Amino acid sequence: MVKLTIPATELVRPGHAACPGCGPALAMRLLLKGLGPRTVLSMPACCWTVIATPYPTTALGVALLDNPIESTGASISGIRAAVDALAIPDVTVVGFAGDGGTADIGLQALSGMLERRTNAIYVMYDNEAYMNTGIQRSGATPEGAWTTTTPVGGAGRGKPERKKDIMGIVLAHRPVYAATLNPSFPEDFVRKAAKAREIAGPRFLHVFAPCPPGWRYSSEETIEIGRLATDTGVFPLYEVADGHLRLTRRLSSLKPIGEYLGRQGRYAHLTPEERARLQAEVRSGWERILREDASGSPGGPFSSRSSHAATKGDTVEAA
Ligand SMILES: Cc1ncc(C[n+]2csc(CCOP(=O)(O)OP(=O)(O)O)c2C)c(N)n1
Repeated sequence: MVKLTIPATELVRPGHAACPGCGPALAMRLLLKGLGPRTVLSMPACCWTVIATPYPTTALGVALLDNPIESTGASISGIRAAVDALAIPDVTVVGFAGDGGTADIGLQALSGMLERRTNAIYVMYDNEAYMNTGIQRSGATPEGAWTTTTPVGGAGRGKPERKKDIMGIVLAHRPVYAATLNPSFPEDFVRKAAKAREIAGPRFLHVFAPCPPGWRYSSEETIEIGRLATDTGVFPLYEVADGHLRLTRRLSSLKPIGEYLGRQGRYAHLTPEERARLQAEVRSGWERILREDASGSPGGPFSSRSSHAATKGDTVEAA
Protein backbone atom coordinates (compact mmCIF):
# COMPACT_ATOMS: atom_id res chain seq x y z
CA MET A 1 0.00 0.00 0.00
CA VAL A 2 1.46 3.36 -1.05
CA LYS A 3 0.63 6.43 1.00
CA LEU A 4 -1.04 9.10 -1.11
CA THR A 5 -0.25 12.75 -0.55
CA ILE A 6 -3.39 14.82 -0.98
CA PRO A 7 -2.61 18.03 -2.94
CA ALA A 8 -2.71 21.17 -0.80
CA THR A 9 -4.15 23.34 -3.58
CA GLU A 10 -7.77 24.29 -2.90
CA LEU A 11 -10.04 24.66 -5.92
CA VAL A 12 -13.12 25.16 -3.74
CA ARG A 13 -12.79 28.62 -2.29
CA PRO A 14 -13.75 29.66 1.23
CA GLY A 15 -16.95 31.60 1.85
CA HIS A 16 -19.22 29.37 -0.23
CA ALA A 17 -22.90 28.87 0.55
CA ALA A 18 -22.97 25.25 1.79
CA CYS A 19 -24.57 24.27 5.10
CA PRO A 20 -22.15 23.42 7.94
CA GLY A 21 -21.08 19.79 7.67
CA CYS A 22 -22.20 19.52 4.02
CA GLY A 23 -21.05 16.20 2.54
CA PRO A 24 -21.35 17.41 -1.08
CA ALA A 25 -19.11 20.44 -0.29
CA LEU A 26 -16.40 18.17 1.06
CA ALA A 27 -16.86 15.81 -1.89
CA MET A 28 -16.25 18.62 -4.41
CA ARG A 29 -13.19 19.79 -2.49
CA LEU A 30 -11.62 16.32 -2.62
CA LEU A 31 -12.74 15.68 -6.19
CA LEU A 32 -10.97 18.78 -7.49
CA LYS A 33 -7.84 17.88 -5.55
CA GLY A 34 -7.81 14.67 -7.57
CA LEU A 35 -8.80 16.22 -10.91
CA GLY A 36 -6.76 19.44 -10.82
CA PRO A 37 -7.31 22.90 -12.30
CA ARG A 38 -7.74 21.91 -15.96
CA THR A 39 -11.24 20.66 -15.26
CA VAL A 40 -14.43 21.87 -16.95
CA LEU A 41 -17.50 21.16 -14.84
CA SER A 42 -21.05 20.90 -16.06
CA MET A 43 -23.63 21.03 -13.32
CA PRO A 44 -27.43 21.00 -13.31
CA ALA A 45 -29.77 22.49 -10.74
CA CYS A 46 -28.85 20.93 -7.37
CA CYS A 47 -27.49 22.03 -3.99
CA TRP A 48 -24.09 22.61 -5.59
CA THR A 49 -25.34 25.28 -7.98
CA VAL A 50 -26.53 27.17 -4.91
CA ILE A 51 -23.26 26.53 -3.11
CA ALA A 52 -21.10 27.63 -6.04
CA THR A 53 -22.79 30.65 -7.50
CA PRO A 54 -24.36 33.25 -5.21
CA TYR A 55 -24.22 36.18 -7.68
CA PRO A 56 -21.75 37.82 -8.40
CA THR A 57 -19.27 35.40 -6.84
CA THR A 58 -18.15 31.84 -7.51
CA ALA A 59 -16.70 29.33 -5.08
CA LEU A 60 -15.03 27.28 -7.81
CA GLY A 61 -11.54 27.71 -9.18
CA VAL A 62 -12.44 25.80 -12.36
CA ALA A 63 -14.67 26.52 -15.37
CA LEU A 64 -18.36 25.83 -14.77
CA LEU A 65 -21.34 25.43 -17.11
CA ASP A 66 -24.81 25.43 -15.54
CA ASN A 67 -27.09 23.13 -17.52
CA PRO A 68 -30.75 21.99 -17.27
CA ILE A 69 -31.34 19.25 -14.72
CA GLU A 70 -32.06 16.47 -17.23
CA SER A 71 -29.07 17.28 -19.47
CA THR A 72 -25.79 16.67 -17.65
CA GLY A 73 -24.85 13.61 -19.73
CA ALA A 74 -25.69 15.33 -23.02
CA SER A 75 -23.96 18.50 -21.93
CA ILE A 76 -20.63 16.79 -21.20
CA SER A 77 -20.81 14.97 -24.55
CA GLY A 78 -21.14 18.41 -26.17
CA ILE A 79 -18.33 19.96 -24.16
CA ARG A 80 -16.06 17.03 -25.03
CA ALA A 81 -16.85 17.44 -28.74
CA ALA A 82 -16.10 21.18 -28.54
CA VAL A 83 -12.82 20.67 -26.67
CA ASP A 84 -11.75 18.07 -29.24
CA ALA A 85 -12.82 20.21 -32.22
CA LEU A 86 -10.80 23.12 -30.87
CA ALA A 87 -7.92 20.76 -30.02
CA ILE A 88 -7.56 22.20 -26.53
CA PRO A 89 -5.02 19.99 -24.77
CA ASP A 90 -5.27 18.37 -21.36
CA VAL A 91 -8.88 19.17 -20.39
CA THR A 92 -10.85 16.91 -18.05
CA VAL A 93 -14.58 17.16 -18.82
CA VAL A 94 -16.76 16.40 -15.79
CA GLY A 95 -20.49 16.24 -15.16
CA PHE A 96 -21.35 16.77 -11.50
CA ALA A 97 -24.96 16.18 -10.46
CA GLY A 98 -27.08 15.11 -7.52
CA ASP A 99 -28.88 11.79 -7.22
CA GLY A 100 -32.19 13.29 -8.37
CA GLY A 101 -30.54 14.88 -11.41
CA THR A 102 -28.77 11.58 -12.20
CA ALA A 103 -30.68 8.49 -11.10
CA ASP A 104 -34.08 10.00 -11.95
CA ILE A 105 -34.35 13.12 -14.10
CA GLY A 106 -31.01 12.85 -15.95
CA LEU A 107 -30.90 9.07 -16.36
CA GLN A 108 -31.43 8.90 -20.11
CA ALA A 109 -28.78 11.57 -20.76
CA LEU A 110 -26.35 9.64 -18.56
CA SER A 111 -27.18 6.43 -20.41
CA GLY A 112 -26.62 8.15 -23.75
CA MET A 113 -23.27 9.57 -22.68
CA LEU A 114 -22.08 6.15 -21.49
CA GLU A 115 -23.37 4.38 -24.61
CA ARG A 116 -21.71 6.92 -26.93
CA ARG A 117 -18.45 6.27 -25.07
CA THR A 118 -18.01 9.97 -24.33
CA ASN A 119 -14.54 10.71 -23.04
CA ALA A 120 -15.67 12.34 -19.79
CA ILE A 121 -16.25 11.68 -16.10
CA TYR A 122 -19.78 11.70 -14.69
CA VAL A 123 -19.95 12.24 -10.92
CA MET A 124 -23.17 11.57 -9.01
CA TYR A 125 -23.05 12.96 -5.50
CA ASP A 126 -25.59 11.05 -3.51
CA ASN A 127 -27.27 12.87 -0.64
CA GLU A 128 -30.16 10.46 -1.13
CA ALA A 129 -32.96 12.96 -1.82
CA TYR A 130 -33.85 16.15 -3.71
CA MET A 131 -32.30 18.30 -0.99
CA ASN A 132 -32.07 21.68 -2.69
CA THR A 133 -35.85 21.88 -3.14
CA GLY A 134 -36.80 20.64 0.34
CA ILE A 135 -35.83 17.00 1.06
CA GLN A 136 -38.16 15.24 -1.39
CA ARG A 137 -37.54 11.50 -1.96
CA SER A 138 -35.57 10.46 -5.01
CA GLY A 139 -34.96 7.07 -6.60
CA ALA A 140 -31.74 6.97 -4.57
CA THR A 141 -33.45 7.53 -1.20
CA PRO A 142 -33.01 4.34 0.84
CA GLU A 143 -35.92 2.20 1.95
CA GLY A 144 -37.39 3.33 5.26
CA ALA A 145 -35.94 6.85 5.20
CA TRP A 146 -38.12 9.78 6.15
CA THR A 147 -38.35 12.61 3.62
CA THR A 148 -40.95 15.34 3.22
CA THR A 149 -42.68 13.24 0.53
CA THR A 150 -42.30 9.92 2.39
CA PRO A 151 -43.65 10.99 5.78
CA VAL A 152 -43.81 9.06 9.01
CA GLY A 153 -47.12 8.83 10.84
CA GLY A 154 -50.43 7.12 10.16
CA ALA A 155 -49.67 4.59 7.44
CA GLY A 156 -46.40 6.36 6.56
CA ARG A 157 -43.19 4.49 7.43
CA GLY A 158 -40.73 6.48 5.35
CA LYS A 159 -39.89 5.46 1.78
CA PRO A 160 -41.50 2.11 0.95
CA GLU A 161 -39.32 1.33 -2.08
CA ARG A 162 -35.69 0.26 -2.24
CA LYS A 163 -32.80 2.52 -3.23
CA LYS A 164 -32.15 2.49 -6.98
CA ASP A 165 -28.95 0.62 -7.87
CA ILE A 166 -27.21 3.31 -9.90
CA MET A 167 -23.91 1.41 -10.03
CA GLY A 168 -25.71 -1.63 -11.45
CA ILE A 169 -27.35 0.56 -14.11
CA VAL A 170 -24.07 2.26 -14.99
CA LEU A 171 -22.05 -0.96 -15.06
CA ALA A 172 -24.52 -2.49 -17.51
CA HIS A 173 -23.16 0.14 -19.94
CA ARG A 174 -19.61 -1.16 -19.40
CA PRO A 175 -17.81 2.10 -18.62
CA VAL A 176 -14.02 1.99 -18.67
CA TYR A 177 -13.91 2.94 -15.00
CA ALA A 178 -16.49 3.26 -12.24
CA ALA A 179 -15.98 3.63 -8.51
CA THR A 180 -17.67 4.43 -5.22
CA LEU A 181 -16.15 7.24 -3.17
CA ASN A 182 -16.77 8.53 0.35
CA PRO A 183 -15.32 11.80 1.70
CA SER A 184 -14.80 10.12 5.07
CA PHE A 185 -11.95 8.22 3.35
CA PRO A 186 -10.12 11.13 1.72
CA GLU A 187 -7.03 9.27 0.46
CA ASP A 188 -9.13 6.63 -1.28
CA PHE A 189 -11.36 9.42 -2.64
CA VAL A 190 -8.56 11.52 -4.13
CA ARG A 191 -6.75 8.47 -5.50
CA LYS A 192 -9.87 7.34 -7.39
CA ALA A 193 -10.52 10.84 -8.79
CA ALA A 194 -6.89 11.13 -9.93
CA LYS A 195 -7.01 7.65 -11.44
CA ALA A 196 -10.24 8.44 -13.30
CA ARG A 197 -8.59 11.54 -14.77
CA GLU A 198 -5.81 9.44 -16.30
CA ILE A 199 -8.18 7.07 -18.14
CA ALA A 200 -9.83 7.89 -21.47
CA GLY A 201 -13.45 6.95 -22.16
CA PRO A 202 -16.70 7.06 -20.18
CA ARG A 203 -16.13 7.04 -16.44
CA PHE A 204 -18.54 7.22 -13.49
CA LEU A 205 -18.00 8.09 -9.84
CA HIS A 206 -20.70 7.42 -7.23
CA VAL A 207 -20.01 9.71 -4.29
CA PHE A 208 -21.54 9.26 -0.84
CA ALA A 209 -22.62 12.71 0.40
CA PRO A 210 -24.18 12.99 3.87
CA CYS A 211 -26.61 15.88 4.43
CA PRO A 212 -27.09 17.10 8.04
CA PRO A 213 -30.45 18.88 7.54
CA GLY A 214 -31.89 16.22 5.24
CA TRP A 215 -30.73 13.20 7.22
CA ARG A 216 -31.49 14.86 10.55
CA TYR A 217 -28.16 14.77 12.35
CA SER A 218 -25.84 17.35 13.84
CA SER A 219 -23.37 18.93 11.38
CA GLU A 220 -20.19 17.86 13.19
CA GLU A 221 -21.10 14.17 12.69
CA THR A 222 -20.69 14.03 8.89
CA ILE A 223 -17.31 12.28 8.82
CA GLU A 224 -18.30 9.73 11.43
CA ILE A 225 -21.59 8.95 9.69
CA GLY A 226 -19.71 8.50 6.42
CA ARG A 227 -17.30 6.06 8.05
CA LEU A 228 -20.21 4.12 9.53
CA ALA A 229 -21.91 3.91 6.12
CA THR A 230 -18.93 2.09 4.69
CA ASP A 231 -18.07 0.03 7.76
CA THR A 232 -21.64 -1.26 8.14
CA GLY A 233 -21.68 -2.25 4.44
CA VAL A 234 -24.32 0.35 3.52
CA PHE A 235 -21.87 2.05 1.12
CA PRO A 236 -19.00 -0.32 0.22
CA LEU A 237 -15.90 1.20 -1.36
CA TYR A 238 -14.81 -0.44 -4.61
CA GLU A 239 -13.78 0.28 -8.16
CA VAL A 240 -14.51 -1.47 -11.43
CA ALA A 241 -11.96 -1.12 -14.22
CA ASP A 242 -12.64 -2.92 -17.50
CA GLY A 243 -15.23 -5.11 -15.77
CA HIS A 244 -12.95 -6.18 -12.89
CA LEU A 245 -14.30 -5.28 -9.46
CA ARG A 246 -11.88 -4.58 -6.62
CA LEU A 247 -12.83 -3.67 -3.07
CA THR A 248 -10.72 -0.76 -1.81
CA ARG A 249 -11.79 -1.03 1.80
CA ARG A 250 -11.71 -4.61 2.96
CA LEU A 251 -13.50 -5.44 6.17
CA SER A 252 -13.07 -8.58 8.22
CA SER A 253 -16.59 -8.02 9.60
CA LEU A 254 -19.36 -5.47 9.18
CA LYS A 255 -20.54 -3.24 12.01
CA PRO A 256 -24.25 -3.66 12.83
CA ILE A 257 -26.41 -1.37 10.69
CA GLY A 258 -28.04 0.03 13.85
CA GLU A 259 -24.83 1.99 14.52
CA TYR A 260 -25.44 3.87 11.27
CA LEU A 261 -29.24 4.15 11.36
CA GLY A 262 -29.33 5.20 15.01
CA ARG A 263 -27.31 8.35 14.31
CA GLN A 264 -29.89 9.84 11.93
CA GLY A 265 -33.32 11.26 12.65
CA ARG A 266 -34.60 10.14 9.24
CA TYR A 267 -34.52 6.55 10.54
CA ALA A 268 -35.70 7.27 14.11
CA HIS A 269 -39.12 5.67 13.55
CA LEU A 270 -37.84 2.27 12.44
CA THR A 271 -38.94 -0.74 14.50
CA PRO A 272 -36.49 -3.55 15.37
CA GLU A 273 -38.18 -5.67 12.66
CA GLU A 274 -37.73 -2.95 10.03
CA ARG A 275 -34.09 -2.53 11.02
CA ALA A 276 -33.56 -6.28 10.80
CA ARG A 277 -34.93 -6.29 7.25
CA LEU A 278 -32.56 -3.50 6.24
CA GLN A 279 -29.70 -5.34 7.93
CA ALA A 280 -30.45 -8.47 5.90
CA GLU A 281 -30.49 -6.50 2.65
CA VAL A 282 -27.19 -4.81 3.41
CA ARG A 283 -25.61 -8.14 4.27
CA SER A 284 -26.71 -9.77 1.04
CA GLY A 285 -25.50 -6.76 -0.99
CA TRP A 286 -22.13 -6.93 0.75
CA GLU A 287 -21.83 -10.66 0.15
CA ARG A 288 -22.57 -10.16 -3.53
CA ILE A 289 -19.77 -7.60 -3.80
CA LEU A 290 -17.40 -9.89 -1.91
CA ARG A 291 -18.17 -12.65 -4.40
CA GLU A 292 -17.55 -10.31 -7.32
CA ASP A 293 -14.30 -9.17 -5.73
CA ALA A 294 -12.90 -12.57 -4.92
CA SER A 295 -14.46 -15.21 -7.14
CA GLY A 296 -13.65 -13.98 -10.60
CA SER A 297 -16.86 -15.52 -11.87
CA PRO A 298 -18.15 -13.83 -15.02
CA GLY A 299 -21.76 -13.07 -15.81
CA GLY A 300 -22.91 -10.79 -12.98
CA PRO A 301 -23.79 -7.16 -13.62
CA PHE A 302 -20.12 -6.33 -13.09
CA SER A 303 -18.99 -9.05 -15.55
CA SER A 304 -15.93 -9.22 -13.40
CA ARG A 305 -12.96 -11.48 -13.27
CA SER A 306 -10.96 -9.98 -10.46
CA SER A 307 -7.32 -10.93 -10.04
CA HIS A 308 -7.46 -9.54 -6.53
CA ALA A 309 -7.83 -12.02 -3.69
CA ALA A 310 -9.49 -10.73 -0.51
CA THR A 311 -7.15 -10.04 2.36
CA LYS A 312 -7.91 -9.94 6.06
CA GLY A 313 -8.18 -6.80 8.14
CA ASP A 314 -9.59 -3.34 7.68
CA THR A 315 -7.46 -1.39 5.27
CA VAL A 316 -7.93 1.44 2.84
CA GLU A 317 -5.76 0.96 -0.18
CA ALA A 318 -4.21 4.21 -1.25
CA ALA A 319 -2.59 3.06 -4.45
C1 LIG B 1 -36.90 19.82 -15.17
C2 LIG B 1 -36.74 20.33 -13.78
N1 LIG B 1 -37.54 19.84 -12.82
C3 LIG B 1 -37.41 20.28 -11.54
C4 LIG B 1 -36.49 21.24 -11.23
C5 LIG B 1 -36.41 21.79 -9.83
N2 LIG B 1 -35.26 21.37 -9.13
C6 LIG B 1 -34.18 22.18 -8.98
S1 LIG B 1 -32.99 21.53 -8.02
C7 LIG B 1 -33.91 20.16 -7.76
C8 LIG B 1 -33.42 19.09 -6.81
C9 LIG B 1 -32.27 18.33 -7.36
O1 LIG B 1 -32.02 17.23 -6.52
P1 LIG B 1 -30.67 16.44 -6.64
O2 LIG B 1 -30.31 16.24 -8.05
O3 LIG B 1 -30.80 15.21 -5.80
O4 LIG B 1 -29.58 17.41 -6.01
P2 LIG B 1 -29.56 18.07 -4.52
O5 LIG B 1 -30.51 19.20 -4.53
O6 LIG B 1 -29.95 17.00 -3.57
O7 LIG B 1 -28.16 18.52 -4.35
C10 LIG B 1 -35.13 20.20 -8.43
C11 LIG B 1 -36.18 19.16 -8.38
C12 LIG B 1 -35.68 21.75 -12.27
N3 LIG B 1 -34.75 22.67 -12.04
N4 LIG B 1 -35.84 21.29 -13.53
